[in-house]
Amino acid sequence: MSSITSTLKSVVPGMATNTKLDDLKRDTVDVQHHEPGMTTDHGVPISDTDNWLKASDGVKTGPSLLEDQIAREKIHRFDHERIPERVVHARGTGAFGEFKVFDDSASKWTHAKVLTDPSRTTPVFVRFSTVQGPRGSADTVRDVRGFAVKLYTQEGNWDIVGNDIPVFFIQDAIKFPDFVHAVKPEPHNEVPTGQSAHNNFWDYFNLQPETSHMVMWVMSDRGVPRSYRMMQGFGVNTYTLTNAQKELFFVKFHWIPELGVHSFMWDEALKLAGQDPDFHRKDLNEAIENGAPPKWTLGLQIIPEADEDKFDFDILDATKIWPEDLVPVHPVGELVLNRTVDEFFPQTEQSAFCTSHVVPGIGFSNDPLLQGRNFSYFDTQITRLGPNWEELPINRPICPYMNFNRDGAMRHRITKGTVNYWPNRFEVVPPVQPDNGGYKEHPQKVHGIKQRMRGAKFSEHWNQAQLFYNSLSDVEKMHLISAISFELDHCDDPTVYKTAILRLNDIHVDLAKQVATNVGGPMPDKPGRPNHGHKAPRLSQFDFMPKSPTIKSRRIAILVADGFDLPVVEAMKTALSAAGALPFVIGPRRGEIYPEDTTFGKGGRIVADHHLEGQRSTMFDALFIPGGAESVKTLAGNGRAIHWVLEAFGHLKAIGAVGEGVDFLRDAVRLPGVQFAEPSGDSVTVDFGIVTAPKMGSPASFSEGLKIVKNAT
Ligand code: HDD
Repeated sequence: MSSITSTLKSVVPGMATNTKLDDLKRDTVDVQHHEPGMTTDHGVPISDTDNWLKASDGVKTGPSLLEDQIAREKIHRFDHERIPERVVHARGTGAFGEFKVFDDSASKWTHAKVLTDPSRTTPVFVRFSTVQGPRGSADTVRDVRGFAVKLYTQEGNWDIVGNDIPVFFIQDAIKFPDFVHAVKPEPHNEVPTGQSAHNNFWDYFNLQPETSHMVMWVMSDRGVPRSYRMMQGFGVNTYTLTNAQKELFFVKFHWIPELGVHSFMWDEALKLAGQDPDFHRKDLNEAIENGAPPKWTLGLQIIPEADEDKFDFDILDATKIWPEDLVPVHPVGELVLNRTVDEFFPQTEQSAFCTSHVVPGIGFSNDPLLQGRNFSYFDTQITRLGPNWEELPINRPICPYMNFNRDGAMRHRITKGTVNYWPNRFEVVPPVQPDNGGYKEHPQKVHGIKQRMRGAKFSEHWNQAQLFYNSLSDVEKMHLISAISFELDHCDDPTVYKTAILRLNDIHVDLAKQVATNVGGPMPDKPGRPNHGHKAPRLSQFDFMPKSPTIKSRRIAILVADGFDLPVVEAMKTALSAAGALPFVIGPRRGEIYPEDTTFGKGGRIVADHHLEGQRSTMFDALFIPGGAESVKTLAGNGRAIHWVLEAFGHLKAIGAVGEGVDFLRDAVRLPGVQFAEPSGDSVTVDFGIVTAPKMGSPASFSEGLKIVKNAT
């Protein structure tokens, strides 16, 4: 065996050709089965972790003794548990999964094996995040969502560090500190947390028109995703692909969710931020643990090198999309997240991504934002995790790796041998020739002289902000207007909100007028800039309805009180579970709730999962109210129960009822303007989110009618 291989073999375990997820289960200690029981970090078994060593006569105690090395270790470790949080994207959650390409169709653009070898299963780790808030902030705030994917490929780790929005606020990375300072809590009072609704953010928007397009996306329903599982992901920046014929292509990466794109109503998101700050985190884990692993299709947008200048925008400008009617998205593979993390800190918190982590066949364009990002990520990881952060299990490649990088704090790896440089007399660890897989940069052309400037086409900032706004449905436009009205209502500096109206008027005069009506400010009488009126596909969320709509993993609340109709509830729970939904029984108390005894005789019962004050309608996708005269009478007398239904109705959720449950909706809740469609036969209709089934009807057919209308939001 050559000295090189022996060197590699000695330091890196052999690697299966088809690395599966389990290969990532590293350094995991299972608390349940640790022998001999509790020890210090240096392995000494501990007999008592409840009492500090003291001087004592057995009755009175004297001082606690500094001698107690066990107590001191425990306190020292506790004092140093916190590491610097991420300077942005501090709040996040992650899961493991796998990526597989469908076929080798991408080989016309790249020789990257992770994108062209369908026999491979590549393990991945994905971390979703918000941007503005600190590590302990809420999930459901209005914000961009990070969508960072680490693919542990056999040629090294490839990180696609993306967001749920395809563009970005700025064009040149040098502006990132300014932008982040503007959106983060203000320097004089550290307000607000997890919000962009403040003077500085909107002042920056007013003064930097390049933010226009991205701000439209963040203020749209995209800013309040229902779930990490129901949002798109984008690499955003323009990368490059090189094929085996050494041809270069520009590429943008897309993650398209199997479940479609769904959002909260803003009122829902606001309430959930307080009622359940971990909603998205729990939603992701609950879906994986209940057999509904989220899936995305990886899509590639491709522009051949020769076509770089064929567009009226610069394809290297990160504030611009490549409209899909001009540059189609080619589906090439599937990502599935099917394993929750074992422990949050060592895995999710210590995970670290770099846009500069690409594998052979994938490279960088001259996108100025990407160029700057490539510098920043490695730098920030050193601050957060130290220079050897890539040795941490979550960040370590699963393929053989070896070089002459040495030492630095927390170095784990032991490298045997007498040389730590190249070239060396033993010729060990030589560079890998490109023909043998060594990374080779494409000989891309560069232009001009050293100067501080941006590309000529970078100076246009409104066409695509208008394109996005024009492409929204009316209901989405309505939500965007109320979102900006909420934001500017939190700006108390008239310069800020009045100037913002003028900026919005550069996008659409109706938008500006309606916001001005809500927040005050100059009422425009004509557009600030003509709106071109164009639209593009795949910008409205309605363009992302799932191919096969499903209620799988959706959370359905069944409201009951004593005297409910047990057969209907049992049938409904069975039908919902069979469809993969998650039914939860909600009652006036958590615990046994007793049915009406006329239909089932004494002894029937059901155990409520939660009580009406403990959980709220915002935590569920749909409600169902069964019959049972006594139950409905109790609910009708319970203000919280009525509020549950009214709130769900206001959030456009599917509300189902049978038997006396229909009377409850009609007579007690008195939902405004709702006509109860008398269902014909077994079919049911969904009207304004209200679903009625035949009295004492067949719940099975009813549950099929339980379609989620949240897409109407
Ligand atoms: Fe960034 C983290 C995504 C622009 C510098 N960024 C970070 C994360 C995501 C993104 C998802 C969290 C990764 C994780 O979960 O650990 N960032 C983006 C996208 C951008 C973007 C899609 C625009 C296309 N970022 C951007 C710029 C810079 C940075 C222009 C600097 C010039 N980003 C960072 C960072 C972070 C980071 C400061 C903070 C924590 C970290 O890197 O690991 O380096």
